[in-house]
Amino acid sequence: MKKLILISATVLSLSVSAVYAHTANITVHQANELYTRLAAENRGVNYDNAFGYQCVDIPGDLTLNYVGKPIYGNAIDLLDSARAAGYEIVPADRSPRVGDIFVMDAWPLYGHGYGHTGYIWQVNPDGSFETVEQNVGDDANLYYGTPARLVHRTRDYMLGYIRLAYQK
Ligand SMILES: [Ca+2]
Repeated sequence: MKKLILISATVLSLSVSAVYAHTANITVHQANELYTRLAAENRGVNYDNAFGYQCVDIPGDLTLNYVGKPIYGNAIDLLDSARAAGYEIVPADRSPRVGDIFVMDAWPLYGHGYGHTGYIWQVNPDGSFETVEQNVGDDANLYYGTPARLVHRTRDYMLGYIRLAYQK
């Protein structure tokens, strides 16, 4: 009887972790390579073929082309979209990890309500992090966007993080 209980506990914990079963078909190292190279080569991704290189195209590209469970909307919508699609959401008061997608409030820095998002390729010892982002900077625009760039971020204005699982 005791053994049976142990087994069912194991099955239960397996099914709980399977809630976030959206594992990318690449390693986090490969994801880092993919997106930092875009920035190094002044290129971008445009996963929806709309409005050029917007910030949401990086999370869109990653979740559509490397996980197969795409998330949609403006950046400000991505936490809800990702939660509905079954991704793990990490609240803003916790530390991000390499491979996470950040979602931030765009009002304080950029003066609009669409939010902003990007890919985290490095987390620093002081809690700040290094990102790849599209359509960021003085030439950002909502019509055709701008290519990927490397950006340094702190946790200021962050609304949360979308945590993907990657191949080991
Ligand atoms: Ca686009």
